Amino acid sequence: MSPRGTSEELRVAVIGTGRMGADHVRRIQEVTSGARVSAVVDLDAERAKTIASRVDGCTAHTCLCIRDRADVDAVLVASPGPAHEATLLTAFEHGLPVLCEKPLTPDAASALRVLEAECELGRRLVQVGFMRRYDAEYVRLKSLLETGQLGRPLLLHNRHRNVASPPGFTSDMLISDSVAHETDVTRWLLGHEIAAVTVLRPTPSASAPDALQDPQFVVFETDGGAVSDVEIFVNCGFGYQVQAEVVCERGTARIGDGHAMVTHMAGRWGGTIDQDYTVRFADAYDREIQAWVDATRRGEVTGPSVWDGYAAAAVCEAGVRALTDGGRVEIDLVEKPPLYR
Ligand code: ISE
Repeated sequence: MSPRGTSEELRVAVIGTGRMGADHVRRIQEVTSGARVSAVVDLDAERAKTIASRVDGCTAHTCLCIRDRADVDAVLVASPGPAHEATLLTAFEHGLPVLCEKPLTPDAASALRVLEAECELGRRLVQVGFMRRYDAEYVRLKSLLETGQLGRPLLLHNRHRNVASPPGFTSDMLISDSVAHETDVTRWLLGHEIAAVTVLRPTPSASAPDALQDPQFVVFETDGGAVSDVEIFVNCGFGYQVQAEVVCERGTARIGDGHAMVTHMAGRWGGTIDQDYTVRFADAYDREIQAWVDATRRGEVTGPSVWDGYAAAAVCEAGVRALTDGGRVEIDLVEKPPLYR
């Protein structure tokens, strides 16, 4: 049943039709069942019109005029992070369920305002788009850890490599835009909060654009006594690679080696490496959006919460401070509200 009490398709407004938003519009139309895109919103009127023209009955808008629309049951937010707070608060006013791409908001103070607003409503409306929680390999790793067979997790090693950074990508964004994923993966896999962060700055790669501190090496200390490290390298040149290895008391488990198909040819063996996150995590995105649509039609909200988005924002903010000022920066979260326990 849709939130409006019919078993009809969920009518979704997609806010932001850049790379991720456009991909989600395609996904909802071609892959997801039980939903359709009824409206798209983008400051770029031409882009909104182009995307809307690909979908029967979809209207294009340049502002959040969804507020009084009768043809919107839920909102998918894929606009730039600084615009999220206003969109989320508007969705709350209208009781609309939201899938909000990461980051929830760009800093801890704005994330906390969203958290307080949702707590005031007294019910969850938001699923945050940490899609790695829907990736088959991460899900298997999490299930294995939960069996307890390997004992307590002690260390988590993460590698996060992109082929090339987009124009305008700054050193801070390696943390706030890229390592944001590992803040969530660390908290989710280990079931700990991140208590402190340190960022080391190796000599930048000659392939990195001017003044970009790339790569970086980030170390998280958790409140459960584990250490999680992240190599973030956004101009590695050769492929999109995300790997994780958990070291536990009685064994280790590793994902992301990308061994889907191995070829033997001309005296060598090997395989291909995905070039982009929309390809590497395509299945995860498909599962994430389907899970959101299914839960929303049941009148439920599941998946990563505003608390997870707030914790990630606080860790990234501390990470950027550690990158800029050097040293170890502690993270001070507010007490977790009952809504998220
Ligand atoms: C991008 O925004 C993402 O979310 C990708 O998953 C990540 O690999 C990339 O570094 C970010 O810029």
